[in-house]
Amino acid sequence: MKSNLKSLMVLTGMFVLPAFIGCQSQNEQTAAEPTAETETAAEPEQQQTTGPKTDTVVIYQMQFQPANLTVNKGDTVVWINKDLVAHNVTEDPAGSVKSDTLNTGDSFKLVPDHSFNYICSIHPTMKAQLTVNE
Ligand SMILES: [Cu+2]
Repeated sequence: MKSNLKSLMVLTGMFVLPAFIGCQSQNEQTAAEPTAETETAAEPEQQQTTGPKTDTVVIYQMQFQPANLTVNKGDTVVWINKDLVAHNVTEDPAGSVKSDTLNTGDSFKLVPDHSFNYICSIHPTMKAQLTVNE
């Protein structure tokens, strides 16, 4: 009786397990396809967005990256300091744009209404340019 039960379990296992694996791999294939389609579909959607967007300037290794950024009017620009030392964003020659001191990890957000050149007034050799398309 005991051995019968054991062989039944083994038989069941042999039958169920391959069926389960077969079913699972089928599920994975079925699941993978829509995911890939969703990702592909999401990209053009983002590119087609015509509303205001957010551009990022990373401050790193004593540089504004990118040093030349062009945005559309209404867009938001965020400067993020990922450098080891403090920086700022200062319109040059002096104008309306002047951030607080940005320590590592700090950011400065602006919806620029005009094009301007800017520097880090702590390190005036750091120069960059922001162009706003009307
Ligand atoms: Cu600086």
